[in-house]
Order: sequence, then structure tokens, then C-alpha cells
Amino acid sequence: GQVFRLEDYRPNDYLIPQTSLTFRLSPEATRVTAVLTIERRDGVAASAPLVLDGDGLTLLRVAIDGRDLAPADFLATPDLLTIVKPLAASRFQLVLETELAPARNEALMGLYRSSNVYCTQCEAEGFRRITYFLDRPDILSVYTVRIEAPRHEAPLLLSNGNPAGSGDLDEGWHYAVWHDPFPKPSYLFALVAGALGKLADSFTTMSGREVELGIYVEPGKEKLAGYAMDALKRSMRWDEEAFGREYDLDVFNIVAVSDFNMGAMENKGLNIFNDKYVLADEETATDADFANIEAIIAHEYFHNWTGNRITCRDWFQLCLKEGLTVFRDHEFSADQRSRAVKRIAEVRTLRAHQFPEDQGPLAHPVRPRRYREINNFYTATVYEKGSEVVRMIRTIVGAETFRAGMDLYFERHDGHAATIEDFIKVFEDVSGRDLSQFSLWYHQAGTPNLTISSTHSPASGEFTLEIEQSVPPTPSESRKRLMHIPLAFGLVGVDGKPVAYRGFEGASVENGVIHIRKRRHMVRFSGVAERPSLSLNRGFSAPVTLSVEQKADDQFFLAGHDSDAFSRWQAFNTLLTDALIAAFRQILGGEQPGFAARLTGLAGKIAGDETLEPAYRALALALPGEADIARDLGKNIDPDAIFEGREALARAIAGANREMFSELYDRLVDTDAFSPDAASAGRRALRNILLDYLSLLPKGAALAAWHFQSATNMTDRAAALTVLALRHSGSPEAVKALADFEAKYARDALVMDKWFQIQASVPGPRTVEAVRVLTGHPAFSMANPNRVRSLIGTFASANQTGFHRADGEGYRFFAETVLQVEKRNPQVAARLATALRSWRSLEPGRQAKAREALLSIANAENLSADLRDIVERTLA
Ligand code: DPP
Ligand code: ZN
Repeated sequence: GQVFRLEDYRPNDYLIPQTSLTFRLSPEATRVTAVLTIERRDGVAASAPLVLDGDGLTLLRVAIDGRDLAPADFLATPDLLTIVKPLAASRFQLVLETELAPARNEALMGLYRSSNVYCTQCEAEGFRRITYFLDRPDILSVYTVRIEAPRHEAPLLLSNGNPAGSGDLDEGWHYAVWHDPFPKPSYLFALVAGALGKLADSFTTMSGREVELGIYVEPGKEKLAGYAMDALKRSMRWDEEAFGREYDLDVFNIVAVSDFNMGAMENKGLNIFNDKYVLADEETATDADFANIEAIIAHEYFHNWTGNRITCRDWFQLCLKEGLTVFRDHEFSADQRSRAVKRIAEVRTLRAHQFPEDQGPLAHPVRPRRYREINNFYTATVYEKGSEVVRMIRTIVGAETFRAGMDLYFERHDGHAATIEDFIKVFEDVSGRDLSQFSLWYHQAGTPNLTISSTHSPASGEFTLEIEQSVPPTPSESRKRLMHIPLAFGLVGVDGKPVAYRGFEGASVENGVIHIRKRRHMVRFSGVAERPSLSLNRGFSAPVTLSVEQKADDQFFLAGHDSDAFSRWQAFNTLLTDALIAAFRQILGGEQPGFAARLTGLAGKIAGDETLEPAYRALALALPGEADIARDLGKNIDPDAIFEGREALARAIAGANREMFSELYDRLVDTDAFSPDAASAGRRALRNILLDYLSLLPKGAALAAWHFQSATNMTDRAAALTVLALRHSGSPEAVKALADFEAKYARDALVMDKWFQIQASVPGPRTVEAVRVLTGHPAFSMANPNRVRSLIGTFASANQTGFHRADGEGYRFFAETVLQVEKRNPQVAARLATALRSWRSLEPGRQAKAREALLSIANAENLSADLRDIVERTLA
């Protein structure tokens, strides 16, 4: 396949200042008429051909300024339209007519049908499946869209911008016109037509303008959009308060559809959502679902400024809008909920998804320099690490200067397609700092490591830190340059208070942050009488790994006393990780794993510490996942041994704290009416993780079955079902609960996704067969991305012992299924295929079998560019 390179970027010879589209909708033969105002750039020769992108298009007509082109004047293939005729005028009108079959579009890119609703998805390169166009983000155009459809089939006709007319046509058809005054790239185009229910509301902006809000859902489900609407209004207010950003159109619409490749899409004025991230009530959604809805509604809304008003010059700059917008939605959620809890959850996610990506064959810089298929770069690195990089900029320049930099960014680049260089420059300009070394975070892949040791001399009162940075090699980047790493730290005294120091020499230390720029640093603090405990990477100030020689005593002390909540959680999590790694080695050595009473006791202390938020306690009690342990081990992974060690630790913690856990579990019963707020969710989370531990004790299955039956909301019900299915697989209690759940929710596809997910997560060698059988379940469909991700995706990326079955059966099933999905939807298949990205860290037997499975995909005929790209990079 073709490789696209950042250094090859150059502006196109032509611009498209205006785009007018008319859709005559029909499932098998939709007619699209595009009238494009084309402008040749100054200085470009009239002989320069106009080359437009297409993807599988059928061209019916092409005309310039009202005259059909002669066959010799153009060259049309399904994927390209070249106008070769010299274009005398520097500005002209190009008319294109194409015909599409939305009902047969199973790739869910371009115009397609989802449950009889017409909808679109154009990011990154879906617009070229609608009409020929300069389908690249630096071509900004003002759109006018006219939609025609039979009124009874599609009473609702939506597009971007503001409504600009509607009316009746012959034979029961009608039309609507939409005009979006803000020039935008084609990837932000959207159209929706169908019969949908509406939840309406309004919002008054900071300058007093009234905006009509609409959330459109399957008729009858309007009530399920209430939480999303509330989240939308809070997002609109927050962006005004935190960033001074006001909404700019008269209407803001969100449409929920059931077939969607991504989570949601930020089309100007018309966001289209995967219905999973809109529909919720206590009966059908978990607290995690509510939190996701809030975050994704906010994320897409925030794109209106970071992505839409200021867009990307080219797709290499994807992190310019995604990393920044993730940062903004993280800050929003932190303000709406608990900042500390939010930060811990973010870091867990980053480590679970981005670290393995950065440490494996698919590693790439936050701003990649090359790609073959841009759809494969909507990654944890671009999004989550991209957000961490923005956070580090704020840490370095300070919150106030950061806000000034953002103000300057909006002022300087509004209405333009910008680059990462533009973004960094505003912070250099407002802070007067040189961020050139820092900008390596965008350009260099790999997770930096810091090796840190400390010494204390009571005699001289000196506390000395020795720090060494290294960045491991990643594909096509064997030599790395030294990074600027802002490392927040604290010296904690025996009373838990910060230890004062008189001064320091060595690296620069500013406001509790050590700025590491060289390979080695020594920082010597003077006036430190007693040896402090060292709290490192507070608040996770930098996305790095640490190798620290630290006494267990210090970790225990910090886990109980660090004033930085993140680092306090981290200290306990490190103790758990160390114990799990030791257990893994003991199991491989044929020993029974043992755990220190001090560790299991600390788990109990944290659980019962009423000074800590319940949500924090729940997060602390959640043991590092099997994949986390695998990542920390790095090589020669035997998932069965990891599982065994983790189970043993869970049983040890449960056994050591049974009375306390049981008493606390009883006390946490919620008798109030359901509320999805963070505090209530935190209490449920704590009670549900206690259930998980208690279920390991005698009568555990009965307790979980009771929890399941008495649950009054989906959070508790799904938690109990998970415990039954995973901890008591095959027990009568588990079998009954799964059957009850299925009977109750058989007709609710989103709830059935949980049922698929839970069964796909059951550890052990039998799950692959169960999953295979479930692919034939009436609620399952290979054509729906949510179903595929729930069943197949969960099995492949969240079931370590099931997927990595020693005989390779999990991999074989996986390869087969990926190829099946690919026939319909290459994008979803390619995403699924990343589940094997860490195959080289497996023990040799599994490694060989994983490789065979990857090769069987690579050798399949007619592989899509999407899947070929992932599989070839994974094998390289
Ligand atoms: N819709 C996806 C997101 O918001 C891609 N832009 O991240
Ligand atoms: Zn986004």
C-alpha cells in the first residue's frame, strides 16, 4: 500500500470555498449532486490538473460552469476524478452527480443506513464515498445542504449548521435546507434522515444567545437521553467558564445511532453518537456508562473549538485536536466529579492501553510521521498520551500562562487548519520559554524510563537524588534523543508533612517539579535532617515508567500518608504489583505464593478508612489487572500463572479482612433513590468490589446471587453477574443469573452487550467455545460494531487466560473472526486485530501459535488496507 509522509505535505493547487450538496435519498440509489466552487491558487498554472479523491464512487455527470465535460477532458475511476482540461478561469463551478447505495454500505463510512435511519460518518476519509472532493482537512468550505426524502420514511432531515428552509415536494416527498456559515473540512460534514424521537431543550450562552438543543433517538427512547442532555448543558457552561469558549450556531443537535464505528463524531452542529454513549437510565446503564456518556458528550462538544473552529492541517496533526480535546474532557470530568479519583482512573487507562502500544510493534509518536491507513491512528497514543503532553505543557508553564496560551491559540488560529508547531508556539510566546526539547514528546515514540536512587546523610543534612533517563527503542527509531521530563515530587516526613529543605543544587526545581533534560541529573537538597520518604511523579506529572530502589517501608508509609492522593494510590498499587510479580515467579517455580500480612492488612485499612472517598477506596482495592502484570513483567508471559497469582492475592486479602469487609458491605447498602452522581457511584463501586472479595469466601456464590436478585440498578446487577460468571463459572447460581438476565433484557441490544461481555470475560480454557456458540445467538450480529466489540473484542483483549489458551485455539478463533468481520467492516476488523500486538512478550509456545494466527490473517486474499497495515506492522 501507499505510504503517506508528513514531509510530503504541500497545499493543493485548488481550493473549494463553497460546497452545495443536494441529496435525493433512497436506500439503493441515492442521488448526490455537488456544486463546488473551485478556485485555483494564485501562481498555479491553468494547466494544473484538478485531482479529486473518490472511494468506490459511481459518477453520473460532470460539468463545469453549466457545460458537461467531454470524455477527453476528464478521467474518472471509482477512486479518483482528474479534470485534465486546462481550466482557463481561476474560479469556476464544478457540478458532480454520483449515485450511492447506503443500504449496502456495511463499512459504515460515508452515507449508510442504521436501523432505517440514513446517517453519515466522514472522519477521516469517508466524504469521498459520497462525492469526489479534495477530501483533506486543510480544504475549508462553506456548506449548503438540501436533503430530499419521502416524508413518511424520513420526517426528520438534518445536516450541519442552521436550518435554512423546508417544504413539500411531489408524491409525498419533502425537503430541508441547512446552511453552515463556518468554513469546515469535509470530514465534519454530516447528514441524518429518518424517523426519530426528540428530546428538546435550550441553552443560553454567556453572551445571552439562545441555542436550541436536540437529542434524537429511536422513537420511545427520548427519556433515556436525559442524562446526555444534562451533560451537554454542563459541558457548554464549563467551556465558557474554563476556556471562555461560547457556542456559535443557533442549534446544536445530537443523533444516536446503533451502528457506529467510533464512540461518537463531532460534526459541526450535528454530532452523531454511538447510542451506547447517549442512552442511559438506572435500569439499563452502569455508573461507568454514565461517566462515559458525560465524558464523550463533553469531548465531542469541546471539539467545536478544538477541532472544528481550529482544525488540523493534515492527518499527521490528529493529536492537535484529539490530545487537546481529551485533555479538556478530562479536566471537565475532574471538575464535575472527584479530581483525584479521575486522575487515578486516567492513569490506569493510559497504562492499560497506551503503554503496551508504546512498548510493542505498533508504537508511534503522538504525531506520526508516516501512515498507510489513517484510520489505524485513532490510538491511545494520539488520544491519551496526546492529552498527557498537553497536561505537561500546563505543568511547565503554569495554569495561568497555560490559559493565556490557549486564548492566544484561539485568537491566532480560529478559522484555520493548524499544526502542532502552531500549538507549541503559542505557549512559547506567552511564557517566553523554549519548548523545543519538550516538543520531542510529539515526535518521539516510546515510554521514557527514569531510574532514580536517593541517599541521605544525617551528618551533613543532605538528601541526594540521582536520576537517569532513557527512552527504549521503538520501530524505525532505534536512537532516541533526550527528553524534557517534568517530574513532580515530594519529600515526606515521618509525620506525613512535607519536609522542608534549605536549598538545592543540580537540575532545575520549580514548584515541586524537577525538570529533567539531560541523561543524568543529581539533585542535592540541603538542610534535610531526617531521611524523608520520596514521593515521585506526583499526580502522574509525566507519562513515564520509574525504576526506583525504594524500601517497602517507604512504600507502606506513602500508601498510608502521602498527601498527594494519586501518589498515595500509586504507592499501594506498587506494593500490590510487586507482590503479584513475586507470586508469578513463585508459581512458575512450583511454589505456593505467599503474601505479607502487612499488605493484606493495609488493604483492609484502606477499605475502612472513612477519611477517604469510597470511589478512591474502590480503586485502591481493584488489583492490578492480569494485563498490567504482564506488561510490567515484559517478557515470557504465561497468563495462567499470572491469573493464579492474582487469584491467590485476592483470596488472601478477602480471608484477612472477612469480617471488616462483610460489615462494611452491609453498611454500604443504598436505600436512597438512585442518583448517578459521583459520590453515589463511589459507594456502589466500593460495595461491589467488596462483593467481589467476599464472593471468594465460603457461601460466596450465594451472596453474589442474592446481590444480583436484590439489585435495583444495572450497576449492582452487572457487578453481581460478573462475580457469578467469573468467580463461580458453571455454578447453578451463575447459570440461573445469566439466564434471568438474558430473559429480562433479550430485546435491549445495549444491555445484551453486557451479557456478551461478561461471558466473553470468563477466565479459562472453555470460554473460546462459549464465545463461538454465542456468535450464533439471536442478539448477536457480526455487522454491528458494538456487538462485535462486546463479544469478540472483550474476549481477545480482556480475557488473558481464555484468549491465550495454551493450545492456540483462542488465536485460531480470533483470526477466523477478524477475517469474517473484515469482509463487512475493515475498520472494526483492524481495531480488533490489535489485540495481538504484544504477542512477542508471550512465552515461546504461545508466541509461535500467535504468530501462526497473525500469518493466517496476513496471507488471506484481498486483505483491506486497514487490516494489512495492522497485521504487517505487528509481524514486522
Ligand atoms: N469522533 C472521534 C473523536 O471525537 C474522532 N474525531 O475522537
Ligand atoms: Zn475526539
